[in-house]
Amino acid sequence: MNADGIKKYVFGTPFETKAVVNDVGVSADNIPYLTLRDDNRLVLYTMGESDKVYGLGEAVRGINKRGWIYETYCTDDPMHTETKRSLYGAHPFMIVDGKETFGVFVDSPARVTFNIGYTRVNEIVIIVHSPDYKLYIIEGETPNEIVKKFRHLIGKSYIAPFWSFGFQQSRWSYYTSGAVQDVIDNYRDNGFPLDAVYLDIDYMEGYKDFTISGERFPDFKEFVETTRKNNIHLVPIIDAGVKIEEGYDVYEEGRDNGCFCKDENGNDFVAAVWPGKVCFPDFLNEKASEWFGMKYKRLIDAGIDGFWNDMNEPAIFYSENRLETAIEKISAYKGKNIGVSEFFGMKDIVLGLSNSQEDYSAMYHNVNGEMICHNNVHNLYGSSMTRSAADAFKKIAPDKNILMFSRASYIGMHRCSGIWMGDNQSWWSHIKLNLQMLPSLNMVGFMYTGADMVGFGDHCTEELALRWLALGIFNPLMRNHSSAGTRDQEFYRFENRDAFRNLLRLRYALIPYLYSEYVKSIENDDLMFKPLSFVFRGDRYAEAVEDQLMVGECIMIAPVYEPNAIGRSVYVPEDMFAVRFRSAENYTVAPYAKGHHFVDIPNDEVVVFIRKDKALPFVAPADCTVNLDLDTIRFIGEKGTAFEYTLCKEVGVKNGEAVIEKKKITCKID
Ligand code: MIG
Repeated sequence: MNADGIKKYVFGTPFETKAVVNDVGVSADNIPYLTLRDDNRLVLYTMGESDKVYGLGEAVRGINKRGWIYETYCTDDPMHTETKRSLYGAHPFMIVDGKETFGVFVDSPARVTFNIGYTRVNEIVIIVHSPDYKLYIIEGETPNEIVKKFRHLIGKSYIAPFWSFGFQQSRWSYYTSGAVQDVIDNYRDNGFPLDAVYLDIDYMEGYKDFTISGERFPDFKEFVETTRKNNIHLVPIIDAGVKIEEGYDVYEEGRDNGCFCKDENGNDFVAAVWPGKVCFPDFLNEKASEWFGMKYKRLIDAGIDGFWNDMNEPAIFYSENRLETAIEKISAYKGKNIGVSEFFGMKDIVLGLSNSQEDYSAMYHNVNGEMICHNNVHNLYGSSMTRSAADAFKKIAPDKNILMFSRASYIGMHRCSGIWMGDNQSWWSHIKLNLQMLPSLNMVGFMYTGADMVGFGDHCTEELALRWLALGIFNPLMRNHSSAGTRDQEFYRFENRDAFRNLLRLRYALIPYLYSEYVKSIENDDLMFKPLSFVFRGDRYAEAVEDQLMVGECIMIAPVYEPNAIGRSVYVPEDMFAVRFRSAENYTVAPYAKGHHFVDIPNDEVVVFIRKDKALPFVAPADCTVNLDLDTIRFIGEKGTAFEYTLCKEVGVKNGEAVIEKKKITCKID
């Protein structure tokens, strides 16, 4: 893909976000499609009646983004309701598809508002909350072509290790090594495949990064070693905030070397998160970033080869300064007969303490000696934290492809890490949101991603767990994770263990296909998860489908996301061939003609639609990814289909990156 059809415009003096790697020169042409107003900070476009809008990465609502207002501003918000404007990631790229078809990338680390037919149904208004930014217009015939050009512009996505396509179990928290072992034993004893178990914040000593509780995880290194022998990877969490505590070396080093973000007066900026008072490493400062990244060595030396970076928006519970003001304000009511509005005002004062722009505006970065206000570069913080770790990994362990994904992100971070979709809930609507985010995240480069399967917050049910699993099977990051205080949701906790075992094993049967499609879509700057509208152009039914996806070259999925369902309506956009899996070994096939169908789907089955003239490769399942035998590969498809499939295999690691071998397999189904 070349840079044809990409136009770049620069306003003010933009902060270098490092989102773009294959840049183009500044365009001399007028800006096409868009009208700019108010010192170029207001971007306007009038849509046609049936124009669709795609992109924006991690955001609520549908694949078609039209009809809502979104903001790029990395936010720790665990209530992903449809009225939210921002989540953890900031991904300011969108595509208009209709009377004109083009992409817009507003490369700015500050807040950007995308009003897409919210105020006026046909109007797009983009407000850039900073005078300094780059604007890219990407032209192409189709949204898919525009995605490819954009993805080329921002560079190749991170390729996660093959083992991370295995199933992973997490919980906030497995408090002791015994509890972790118990999870592993339960999975293995039940014949449920498993590749990883997560360590949430309680593995640490007092929530201090890069420490390990000696009491709860004695002989940590040995424990990691034994679990690795059992083919299980342990994946610890790293939080952005560093606990303020005399004698804690990470804090003292950071303080003494000026590695923390500052306040207006040049003192270390102090806020409270899990460990209590913390300082935030200044990841936009090169020296600080190098310093923090190298700290991961402690865990890597103990045998760890996977991390998840959390709280890096950065999330702030409260800052010292603002807490004081809040207490003052509230104390003023003491002994007074306060009215209802004062009462609700008090509530707002307390709730408003968290993640407030006031704090972000009082925090500073030292970028080459210049003090930069955090609020203007807010969206780069999580990405920079993750980049600091990725850079360090190449020095610490160039022979390892280390798994990493982050909560906060900006475009550019996709080159070194994945993301997970944050604190969702055990809600039916969040199965659908999981599905809808996949293509949107692919559009902005995030390929290794997935939602907390079965839901993070709130209590799940067995039925929800099974239905979510049936979609989770297709997520690159397939992780069951849940919050403290919610119902246990490890799959062995439920009654119908046969069903859970069958679906988990089906995932392992499909891993070679999913991994190959994942790798090829990265190499081709393409989406692994495509909306039907990207593939079946001009088909008005396909274009409106919001709850089915094309997964890779060969298949379409249509998961159930409603309770008490016996199946669902599926739009079949071309003549297809459906496989009904009861397990990886027990399946039936049936043709489906192009058109609308009601498909029966009991909650212990998965139906996969195979594209015309394609076939679905699968292998014999195994208890973990290293035991998958690619030589057992077989194909399901319509009789007579002749088909050549390119299988990708991770054969080694070079300079911290996966080395992939490709193999062409010819199959003929008879
Ligand atoms: O404020 O570490 O999104 O996955 O389990 C909550 C505890 C902090 C938020 C993460 C979640 C994790 C939790 N963390």
